[in-house]
Amino acid sequence: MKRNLQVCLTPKLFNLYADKKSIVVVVDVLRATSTMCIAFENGVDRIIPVSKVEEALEYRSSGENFILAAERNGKPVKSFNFGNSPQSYVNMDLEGRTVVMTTTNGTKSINMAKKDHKVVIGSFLNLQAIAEWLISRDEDVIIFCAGWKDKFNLEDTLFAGALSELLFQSNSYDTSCDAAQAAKILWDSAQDDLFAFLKNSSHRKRLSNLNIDSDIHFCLQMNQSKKVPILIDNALVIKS
Ligand code: 3SL
Repeated sequence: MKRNLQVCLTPKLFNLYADKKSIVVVVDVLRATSTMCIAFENGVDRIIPVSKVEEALEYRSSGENFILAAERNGKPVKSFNFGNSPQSYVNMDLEGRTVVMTTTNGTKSINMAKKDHKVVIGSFLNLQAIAEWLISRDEDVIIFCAGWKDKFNLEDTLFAGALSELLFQSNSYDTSCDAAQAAKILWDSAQDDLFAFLKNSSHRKRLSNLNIDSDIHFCLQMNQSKKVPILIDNALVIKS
């Protein structure tokens, strides 16, 4: 029997898709889940995603040498080691380190999904890897777009379309989910030039105002990582 594939376009809709059995792929292309993928690529051992800035700060007083990363409304939060730029993790000596991370939408979505589901992290940077990992398991899948403050966004939906395409090509998945079909149609029309397609997108405009266009280019690269971050005991890790 084929596995079921669904796409949830915003956190506001998640309770309509939650079925307590599917694997949930959380995606926040710009930039949280891309940043997580690249942090692991640069030696990070664990990422603890927390929903609130205050929760992240509690880790500081614990005595352990955590890296604290926080972003709100696209901007780094004062007094944290990192904001949410994937490029800040590149060429850093992060071997074995644990990052405690909170972001506006990405970490919130992870924490929503983890209550009843196995959670893995997707981005264009690990697209092929996550597709192969899912195909190797006989489980239903929900691709959960983190969006922006509970609203739909284009970039996460494009990723949902790209991943859906790879899963359908495997012949192991079926869907009666219109959001999955819409995401695929959007991906078909955008895939030749994602950056141009996102020209008028709300988050590209938001990030452009912060002068971080290079982060957008960075996050739209395909298959730079073969790692699949999976949430185990409240921390994202890479299982071999
Ligand atoms: O909302 C999030 O989780 C972030 O990825 C948003 S931003 O790209 O850092 O602005």
